[in-house]
Amino acid sequence: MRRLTLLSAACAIVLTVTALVPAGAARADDMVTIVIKDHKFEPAEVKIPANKRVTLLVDNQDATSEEFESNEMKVEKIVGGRKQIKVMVGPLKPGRYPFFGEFHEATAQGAVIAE
Ligand SMILES: [Cu+2]
Repeated sequence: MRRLTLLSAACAIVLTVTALVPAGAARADDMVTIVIKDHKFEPAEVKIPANKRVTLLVDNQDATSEEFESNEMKVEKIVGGRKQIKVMVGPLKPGRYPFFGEFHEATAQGAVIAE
């Protein structure tokens, strides 16, 4: 009897939690890191789930600042030298979304692939 009570209590908790977290909410793993090093993005192409909000963690390992920009993803944000910023993107339809570093556009080129 006691075991049954515990089990039903556990089920009730799980149901409550799942009801409180809206479907498609950003989970911890919906974060992708993009490093800036020697005015280049590493990796230059990142894959993210389509139709979801995703956090891009831009980690600038250069001493100079950069402006992370994408017209297609409608983001434009400065990241200081040796600093990190978080950029929320999406939900994006499946496709390819270029981004670039405006301060070093010749080398700082990349793309987000939503699939
Ligand atoms: Cu700009």
